[in-house]
Amino acid sequence: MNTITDALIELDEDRTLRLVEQALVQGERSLPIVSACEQAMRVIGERYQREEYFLSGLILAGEIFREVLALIRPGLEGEMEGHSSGTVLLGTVAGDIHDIGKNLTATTLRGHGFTVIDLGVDVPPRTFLDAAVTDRPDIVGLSGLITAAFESMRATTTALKSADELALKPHVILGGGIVDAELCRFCGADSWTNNAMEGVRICQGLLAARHGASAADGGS
Ligand code: B12
Repeated sequence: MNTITDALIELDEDRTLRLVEQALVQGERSLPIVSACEQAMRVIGERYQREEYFLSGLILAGEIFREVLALIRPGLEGEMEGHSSGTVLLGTVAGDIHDIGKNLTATTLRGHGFTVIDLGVDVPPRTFLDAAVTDRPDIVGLSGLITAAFESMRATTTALKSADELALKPHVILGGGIVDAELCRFCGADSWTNNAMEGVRICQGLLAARHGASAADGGS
């Protein structure tokens, strides 16, 4: 796995993809490969911040990760355990175009039986709200990786939580590398994570709580 991390950090596309293919042929599971790539992305981000890499490096890293995910996606969904049913509305908030983590989250949720409605990137609060009114999701997942996304996350959460059109307000979960408890409070969201698997567990817990509550109320 370290060699995959190193090859991606070096932005060596051919080597990264070759190593991933080899690992898959040798029977390696998909999840450790994803973790190896996530680790590389963290280092690449740090190098960008130190101005050792430029924007072109970030773009290439994003492309390589996307290609890796395309290689492993069939295996990834199969490796996931547990089953839940519920609908998650997902998107990257306005002003932000990062989508690798969001896409990985969508795959992970689907692998666990959730229905995911993916609104894409740079999604304005109004679009989230309109989709929530139409699709009545149990959960809305907001992805954001840059500081500029904070205000959009807040505006989107406020729009969802104060909408008269939504009798049952969806649970709002924030996700992304720089999301934390403080941001969650600032936005008025219900939960947060920077890990897709943890996100699934949060969504599963929520659904269980919701179904428990509606059963106690006599169902709905
Ligand atoms: C690749 C990359 C890009 C690519 C994105 C390609 C793509 N299609 O996504 C490109 C080149 C487009 C890009 C652009 C920019 N980027 Co950029 N980028 C990165 C980089 C290196 C990796 C991001 C990534 O994909 N990580 C891997 C994924 C898997 O991790 P993740 O997104 O955190 O997702 C995981 C969890 O957070 C969670 N998750 C994510 N979303 C959600 C949602 C829910 C609901 C749940 C439950 C979970 C969840 O699940 C995932 C799996 O566990 C990061 C560095 C970093 N450390 O994150 C910088 C980084 C995010 N970028 C940064 C910057 C500054 C930019 C630019 C502003 C650069 C510029 N000057 O133009 C632009 C922003 C443009 C915009 N308006 O959005 C900064 C942000 C700093 C900040 N605090 O604001 C970072 C941190 C780099 C740095 N250290 O400086 N970038």
